[in-house]
Amino acid sequence: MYTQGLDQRAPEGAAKAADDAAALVAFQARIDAEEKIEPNDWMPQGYRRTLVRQISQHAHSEIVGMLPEGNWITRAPSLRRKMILLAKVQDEGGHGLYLYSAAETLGVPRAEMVEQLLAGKAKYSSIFNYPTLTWADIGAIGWLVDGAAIMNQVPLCRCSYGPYARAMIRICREESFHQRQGYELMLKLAQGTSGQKRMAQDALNRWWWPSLMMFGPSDKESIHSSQNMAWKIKRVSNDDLRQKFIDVTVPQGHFLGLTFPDPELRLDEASGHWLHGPIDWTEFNRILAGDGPCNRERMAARRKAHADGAWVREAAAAHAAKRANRQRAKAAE
Ligand code: FAQ
Repeated sequence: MYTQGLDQRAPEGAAKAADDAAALVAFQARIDAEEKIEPNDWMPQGYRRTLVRQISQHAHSEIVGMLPEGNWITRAPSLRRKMILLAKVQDEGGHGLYLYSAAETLGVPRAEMVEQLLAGKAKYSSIFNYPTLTWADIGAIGWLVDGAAIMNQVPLCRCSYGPYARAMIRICREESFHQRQGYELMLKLAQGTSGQKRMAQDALNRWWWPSLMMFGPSDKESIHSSQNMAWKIKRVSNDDLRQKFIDVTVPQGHFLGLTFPDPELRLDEASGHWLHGPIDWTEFNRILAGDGPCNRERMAARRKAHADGAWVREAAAAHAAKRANRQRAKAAE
């Protein structure tokens, strides 16, 4: 939907102008004036590159993110829960598609982005490399993972790049439904039998720290933050978003009667913030390097799905070619 009329020719002139100081100043002035940058507008090569990087990683995260929850669709405890989970997993697939479309407006075909994911060259969110061991994990993912995703993504609705910002508006609305269904599921478990409450607590214990890692490395370790904030791609820093998430989520957990797996968690009366203990960045880095609990399993599942779907892509391409031929023949009559 975004690519109609898009000029995708190799921007020879644009490449020459890439480092042109006057063009950079004019570009930054547009950003500072809160103008949206659109696909055919001139943009620095670095702006294009970082957007392709972030949007494609985001798209991959949505698609790989279907796997941990998808595992539970056939095991949902009731028809209502099954319908909710099916709809949610389907939404994540849709988010991936909007995001690939937004990234394509920057001149990179979706097939190339998918190829990079399958070759292990592209990243996706660390969070999807953890297993979903019990039904309570489905509640914890909705509450915590979608909760963290919304916290990170609401500011992206104001991203300077138009197609990404517009895709994020719809995505955030859907993520907000996902977060609520997750919290409602946790509430039911927390108010249920002692076994159900134990399951909810166990899920919180396992998903809390990985959810905090979703916001990325600390501000002082973040490579892209300062430039991306100057370009108004990112509006709020990794640490500030993480803190906002903690401040909102801790009271929700206490309302459920659950405890957080952080002995150092405490409310700082002066600032009103919940202070937390140290995050295990060694675990985060190990996952980014491909060595998390489920990295291999997730990539194997994606590669298999891609190979299994080859005939669908071939059939669609053959159908499109036939249709184009018919239209050409008709036009020539
Ligand atoms: N996992 O310099 P920074 C969802 C990488 S969607 C893996 O701080 P930046 C919906 C980062 O890419 C979840 N890698 O980078 C859902 C960079 O590596 P690179 C995904 C991470 O871009 C719910 C390096 O570390 N959301 O959950 C992570 O300024 C339920 C240095 O980091 C998005 O993608 C990580 N957690 O900030 C679906 C939102 N953190 O590229 C299914 C859009 C950092 O140089 C079920 N993305 N890295 O090789 C963003 O907002 C940003 O890209 C950040 C990272 C905040 C993720």
